[in-house]
Amino acid sequence: METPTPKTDHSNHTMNKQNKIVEYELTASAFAWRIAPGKTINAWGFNHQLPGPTLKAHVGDTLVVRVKNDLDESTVIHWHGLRIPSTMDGTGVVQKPIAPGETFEYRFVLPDAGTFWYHSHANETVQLERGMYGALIVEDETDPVTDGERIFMFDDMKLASQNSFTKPSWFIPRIMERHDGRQGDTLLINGREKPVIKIHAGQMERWRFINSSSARYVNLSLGGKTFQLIGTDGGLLEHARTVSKVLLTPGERIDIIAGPFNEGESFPIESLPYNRVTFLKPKHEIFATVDVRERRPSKAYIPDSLRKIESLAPQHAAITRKIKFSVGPSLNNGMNFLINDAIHVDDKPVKVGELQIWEVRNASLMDHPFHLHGDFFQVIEENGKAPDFRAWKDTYNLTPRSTIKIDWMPDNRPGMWMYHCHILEHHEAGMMANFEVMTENNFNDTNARQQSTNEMHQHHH
Ligand SMILES: [Cu+2]
Repeated sequence: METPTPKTDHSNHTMNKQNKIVEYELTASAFAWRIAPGKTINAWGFNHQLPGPTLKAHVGDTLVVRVKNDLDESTVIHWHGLRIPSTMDGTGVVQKPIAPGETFEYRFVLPDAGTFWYHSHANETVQLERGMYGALIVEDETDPVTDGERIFMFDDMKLASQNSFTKPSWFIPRIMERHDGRQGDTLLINGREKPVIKIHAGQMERWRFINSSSARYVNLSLGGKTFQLIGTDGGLLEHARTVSKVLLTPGERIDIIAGPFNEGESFPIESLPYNRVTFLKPKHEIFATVDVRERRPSKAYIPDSLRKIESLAPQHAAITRKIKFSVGPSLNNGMNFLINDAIHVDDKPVKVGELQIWEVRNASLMDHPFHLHGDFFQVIEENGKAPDFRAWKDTYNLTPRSTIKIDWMPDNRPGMWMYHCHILEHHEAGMMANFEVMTENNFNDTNARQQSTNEMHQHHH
């Protein structure tokens, strides 16, 4: 993946820690993209690259991204995982979509270090599927020292003959795609089919994984080798955890330390079978091969303590909101994907500074990755049990018939936000809700208005 140099850099290079303005130009367009020798697709994406350019900045910097739309349809860019003002969140509720030929400037301060990504939030089931995404890396001085860093964006595409994208035209395939999410057999890592990755023996690298597919779950394994999990959606964990596999649902990110490996070794970056309970058969899939070359000395240093993650809520704190994910019948589409028994929901507002404790229940018989915009949460309970370790998350898998309890604190960024299932076809089919973060004054005014409306209704009945 190419990383272009930022266009302008207003930094004072003699002062390392001074915050900079980092600017990028992204142009969305259709272009031919070669995913493998002799295999070219008609992609949609940014700057004729798939994934789009990796945007890189330092925590505290101001990121300015001018997005020009050279597509034939409108688009809008969501900054997945960033705690930025609501007006910059890049959804249809906070922004007029960027029409063909128009340019929009996104501008915001980067408050957190970590592995994030940007992607289309308009006609997502088509635009994201075709490649409208890229990585956004925010660095910090406190990051562990490694021998190198790589970004791996997982994707899959459902291609017909001549490698074209098609929409299912028959009723049954259409229902299936709505039910399962669009999952294809063309597996991509950084826009390529089955690339070979070269790493030196003896070295420890930071690998950042992003699942940018529409619906595919990646049950990540490195040929069964152990690796150290050091970060999740919202940045570093408190301590590295030695694991041999991690489930990465659409939208989720993890950071790991890979290596040291031995010279001559070869192993796959693969997904072990995972049953997310759809019509699709769980399969073992290989995304890439890693070849270990000659040994090089290591300068890596992974401290015992990566950072501190404070818990937000006291134990057994009372639930402030209950959210139900479920599936129900639909006359026109076979089935609807529901939040609290409705589609495309307007949920109640939350107040700035008021701790949120949400119970999110999956009443359906399939998995759904729950995604909250604009803030990180901590999972404090899953099916009544506290998790093994604290982590900041913005996307979390809900297994069938499971209940999680999450907490998060709305800070002073009032405006419209949303939560939804990150299987794009489920989101489109209604499994989403908008809600407002309100300042205390607005919140009280709205509640007073609501109360008087309720009283009026009571008088009428
Ligand atoms: Cu879903």
